[in-house]
Amino acid sequence: MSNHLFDALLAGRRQGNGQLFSPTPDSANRPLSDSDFLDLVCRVSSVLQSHGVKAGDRVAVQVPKSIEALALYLACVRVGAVFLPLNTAYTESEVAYFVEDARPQVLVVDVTRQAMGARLVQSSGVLTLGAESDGSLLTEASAAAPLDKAVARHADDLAAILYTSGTTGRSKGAMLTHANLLSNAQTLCTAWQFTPADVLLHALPIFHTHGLFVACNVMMLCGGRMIFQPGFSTDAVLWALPEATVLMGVPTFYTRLLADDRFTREAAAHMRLFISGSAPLLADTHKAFEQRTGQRILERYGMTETNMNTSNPYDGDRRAGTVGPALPGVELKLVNPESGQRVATGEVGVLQVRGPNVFAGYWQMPDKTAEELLPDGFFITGDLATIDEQGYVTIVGRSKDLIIAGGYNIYPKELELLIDAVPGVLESAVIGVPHADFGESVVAVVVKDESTSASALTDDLILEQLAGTLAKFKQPRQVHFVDQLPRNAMGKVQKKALRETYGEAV
Ligand code: MCA
Ligand code: AMP
Repeated sequence: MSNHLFDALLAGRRQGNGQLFSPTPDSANRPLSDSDFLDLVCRVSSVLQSHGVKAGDRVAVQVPKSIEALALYLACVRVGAVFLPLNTAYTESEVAYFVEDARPQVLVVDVTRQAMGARLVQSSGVLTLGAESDGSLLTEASAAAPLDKAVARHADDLAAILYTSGTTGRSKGAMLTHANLLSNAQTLCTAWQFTPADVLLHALPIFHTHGLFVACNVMMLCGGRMIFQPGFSTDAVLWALPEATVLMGVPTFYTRLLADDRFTREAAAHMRLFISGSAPLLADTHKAFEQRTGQRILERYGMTETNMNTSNPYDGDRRAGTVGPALPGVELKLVNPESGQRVATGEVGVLQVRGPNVFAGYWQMPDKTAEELLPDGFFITGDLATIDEQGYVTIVGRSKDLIIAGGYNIYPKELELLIDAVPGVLESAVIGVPHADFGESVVAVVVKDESTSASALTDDLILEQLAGTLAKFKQPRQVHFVDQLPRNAMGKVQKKALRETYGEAV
C-alpha cells in the first residue's frame, strides 16, 4: 500500500524534474535541490521514528518558518504521523492546552522555547529543530539513515490536526485526512492553472491552512518552485517579485503593497496571478489594485475544516466583493438557520459545504462534530452568504462570533473568559472593529464589578493580565469601560450596537 498524500506530493519531485525552492534574486541564498530536500525529509522521518513516532501519533510543532520546518511536515506525512502545527505567537499556556488535548508523541519547538517544551511534555518528547543544541532534530537527522520507504497510509487516514478556536472559547482540533488535503490541492492546481513553470512568492506563515496546504501542497503537486520568505515584508516582497509568477496572500498583503509607490503596473506586469483569501478583501481594495496594476485579484474562500470551497474563476469574471462559485467537487447549500430550509436565490442564509475537502470531525469532540458536521455530510460553516444565479457566493457576515485580524482568527469568547476572570471585572464583551491594516482589530468593552475594589481597575491592568496568557495578535488594542452592556430582550449582548459605538475608535 502507498502513502496517499506523500506519494502524490513528491512523486514528480523524485523524477528530478524541477526544484521546489527558488534561489533568491541576488543568488545569495542557494536553496536545497529537490534530491537534497527529499534526503532531509527521509532523514527527519528516521529521527521521528527513533523517538517512537508511529502511524497515527501526533507530532506538535511550534517553530519559525523555514525549509527545515516544511521538511518536518513532510516527514510526519511520510511516517504516517498526524502533523499539528502551532502559531509561533502562542504563549506557553496556549501551547499547554494543545499538548494536553492532542497528547503528541513528540513536541518540536524552537531552541528558545526548549525550557517551555520540557515543562509541557516529558523531556524525552521534546525536540528542537535547529542544529544548535542537544535534542536537535537536524543534528540527529545528519547522522540518521534516510527512511527509504514511506509508511503506508490510506486516503481516509489523518494527515494533520489544525486547531481552530471555537465559539465556546475552547479550541477544536480539525482532523484532516490525506484525501482532504490531496483532493483540494489537486482541485486548486487545476482551477488556478499551476504548471511547473510557476514560481510562488511565499510570504505566509506555514502553521495555517493558507500557507501550508493551499500554498505548499499546491506547489509540490504542480512541480513549480517557491521563493520561501520568513514572513511578509513589503520590501522583501517587492525585491523578489521580479522572479515570481504568483503571489498568495491575505488582504493585508495587498493593502500594504498598494500603500507603497514602488508597487507599480510595471512591477506587477509579469505576474500571472494574485490570489487573496482568509479574510474579506474589500471591493475597494480589489478596484484600487486593478487601477494600479491592470490585474484583478482572484479571491477565494475557505476554512480550516474544509480547505478551499469557492474561488473566483481563473478565466472569466473575477467579481470584486465575491468569493466566486463553488470549486469543482464542492457542493454548497444556503440554509435558513431557524427553519433549516434552503433559502431562495439571492437571499441570505448560513452556508453549508460538502465534498472531499470536508474534514473528518473535531479531535475527541464527538458532540461538537455532530453539531457542525451533519449526517448528510454537509458542514455548517457559520458564514452568512448569498449565492446569485451564476453561482457566485458573497460572504455577507458571520453567524459565528469571530474576528479576523490580518488573516488570523480571534474568537471573542476566549478573550471574554480571560477578561471576566480579572479581579474587579463584572463582565465583558469583545468585538472586532474596522482597522485599516489588519481589516479588523480587537476592542474589549468592560463592566466593572463595583462591589469589589474595582476603582483600581484600569485598561493597562487588564492588558497586563492578558499579556502572559494570550498571543499578541489576539490582545485588545483598546479597552472601554461602561456601566452596562447593551442587551436584547433575550438578555443577549448586542455586539452590533457596540460595534456601532466603538467602530470608529481604532
Ligand atoms: C501581527 N500582529 C497582529 C497580526 N499580526 N495583530 C493582529 N492581527 C494580526 N494578524 C501584531 C504584532 O504582534 C505586532 O504587535 C503588531 O501587530 C505589528 O506587527 P507587524 O510587524 O506589522 O505584523 P506583521 O509581522 O507584518 O504581520 C502582519 C501579517 C501577518 C503579515 C498580516 O499577521 C500574517 O502573515 N498574516 C497571515 C495570517 C494567515 O496566514 N492566515 C491564514 C489562516 P506589537 O507591535 O504590539 O508588538 S488559514 C485561513 O484563514 C483559512 C483556511 C483560509 O481561508 O485561508
Ligand atoms: P479559519 O477558521 O482560520 O479557517 O477561517 C475561516 C474563516 O475565514 C471562514 O469561515 C470565513 O469566515 C473567513 N474567510 C476565509 N476566506 C474568506 C474570504 N475570502 N472572504 C471572507 N471571509 C473569509
